[in-house]
Amino acid sequence: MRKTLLASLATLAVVPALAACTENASPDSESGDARTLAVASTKDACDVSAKTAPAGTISFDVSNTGSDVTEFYLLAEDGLRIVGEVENIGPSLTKTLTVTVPEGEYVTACKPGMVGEGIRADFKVTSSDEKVTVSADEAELIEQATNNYRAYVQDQTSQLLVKTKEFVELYKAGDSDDEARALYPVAREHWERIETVAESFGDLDPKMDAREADVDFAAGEKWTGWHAIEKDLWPARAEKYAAWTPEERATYADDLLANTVELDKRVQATGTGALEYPLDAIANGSRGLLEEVATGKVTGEEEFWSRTDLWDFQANVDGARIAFEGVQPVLETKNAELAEQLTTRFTELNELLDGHRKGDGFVYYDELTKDDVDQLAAAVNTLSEPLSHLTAAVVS
Ligand SMILES: [Cu+2]
Repeated sequence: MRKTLLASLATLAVVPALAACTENASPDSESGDARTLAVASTKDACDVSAKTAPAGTISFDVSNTGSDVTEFYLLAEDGLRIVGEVENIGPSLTKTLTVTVPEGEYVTACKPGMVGEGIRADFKVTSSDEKVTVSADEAELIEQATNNYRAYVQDQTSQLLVKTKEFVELYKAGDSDDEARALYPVAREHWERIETVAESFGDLDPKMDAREADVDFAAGEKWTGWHAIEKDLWPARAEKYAAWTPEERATYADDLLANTVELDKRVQATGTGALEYPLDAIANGSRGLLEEVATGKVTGEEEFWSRTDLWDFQANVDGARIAFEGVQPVLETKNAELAEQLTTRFTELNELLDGHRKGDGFVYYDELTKDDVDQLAAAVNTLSEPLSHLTAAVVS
């Protein structure tokens, strides 16, 4: 956590639905066109009529035959960046997502009940003669960037909530600490990916993500949240640490969950309570997330007890990259050279991180050599420099 506020993200505004790229499905959409696909979203399935489509403008007619409101997403290959989405598809309704998609690997997802990571499947877009370069005007690109970023943040808090529930159950159980320790950095990824937005809630961030060193105990401040529980689960580096009683565990766990519910509620709010994501805030968020890496993760300060800093590191970098990619179509029309430079440097930093992967996760921070840390810090700096020009370039 850091105690800065991303003021423009906290601005409240009425936000229109994803009008630009959705429309009501026409009843005769089964035209045999390879770019028109049918999606059947049920309680426990997400059947897409084909696993591939030729590059170009693709339509997904999403029918909800389940009993919960559903959503449909087309995600980039990383499963994080949202290419397009339709929300609020009520039972027995059909809505269409129309998106212009270049050749590549993608992921489709239905989210019945609108929670969690959804029912996902791989999807491939093959090469075609169709022109897929962005031709939309700037206003449309900006609206799309805003809508996709909002959907991405909502997707992350919704997954954070599901995993936090699971985590606090394991932690409260008292006999599942190994499982709780394994889930800890995985659940936190969803927080770290959107950390600049989470921090914009100045009341929630200190309660949820404060490190012990940031707490003013002398002034009567209480230490709660992820890192307090982290210390209880990994007391090895603590001196004379008295483990919490089951009652204390329950208190801290319930508090973390209640704050996560509140965070998710604010992020999912619509109408007058909806968060606004102007282009400059998205671009500044990208830079802010990389600063988080430089100040807390590369130094091994964030996860002092668990040593799981590299999970946070990767999640912050993911978040920075998604925000950059969100504004990339606008940037390409204004400074294609900067767009290319940023793409390259994100790739280089990710390759370096890949070198420290172990199993589904990463090595612990104390397994890194001084050389490893220096290399990572250098790659972060190399990316920071061009990233500091992003906001000015996109709003110019
Ligand atoms: Cu943090």
